[in-house]
Amino acid sequence: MKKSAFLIAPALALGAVALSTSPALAADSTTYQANLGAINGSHASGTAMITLNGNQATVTEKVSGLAATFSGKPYPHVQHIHIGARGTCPGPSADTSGDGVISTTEGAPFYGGIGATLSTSGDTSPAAGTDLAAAGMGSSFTYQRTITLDAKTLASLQSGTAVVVVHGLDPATLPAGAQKEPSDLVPSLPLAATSPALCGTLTAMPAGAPGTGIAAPAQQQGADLALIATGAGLIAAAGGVYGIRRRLAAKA
Ligand SMILES: [Cu+2]
Repeated sequence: MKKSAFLIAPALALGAVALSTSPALAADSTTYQANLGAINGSHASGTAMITLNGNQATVTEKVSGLAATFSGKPYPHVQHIHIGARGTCPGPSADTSGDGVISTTEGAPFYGGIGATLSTSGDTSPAAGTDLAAAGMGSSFTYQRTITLDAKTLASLQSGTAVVVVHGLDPATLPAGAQKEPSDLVPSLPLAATSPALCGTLTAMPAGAPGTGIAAPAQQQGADLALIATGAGLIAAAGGVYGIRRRLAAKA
């Protein structure tokens, strides 16, 4: 009986979390959200939201904690919607070269290739992917732009495999050997300049009835698992205390 009470409490808590994150939405658009997490020890963070009407995607993004300057100027952070792979962000095992840095290419099996460039002006196609002049600038910035998605990017977004990636690391944070490596994308630039710093999967926020909950992003699922594990720990601890009390009671 006591064990079932412990199992029910975390489940209720998780339900409350799911409910509280379901927004009210207009019927004719779909909203996607991503929590942007640090890659390559960037210590950066951010959020991205896309409101989709047909193939028109209004992107609203806020990032902070990125590398601030490069050669005395605001650091250009190229950023994209990556598509067509697993729709996940790479972990340390993605560093197949073993240089201590997950390059853009090494991360591709997870987040895929460039579907759209989140440029500040002009071209938003993959061709603009390394245009530093149209990149996000500096350690913190807010980005908002309505862009047209091509069919592949639209399909990837709708199937849950679109991933926002913000590039550009402070070279000083790379292992010494990797600081001397050229970029895998633009060999005239250092590896740090184009390697991923932030990553997050765009997840649809359903416009359904309250209680339908949401598909939690991977990081949230991790937190949920931690909660469940904590619950299991409490159960084990409670069982242990109960057992000790019984043994003491038997001695008395
Ligand atoms: Cu990218």
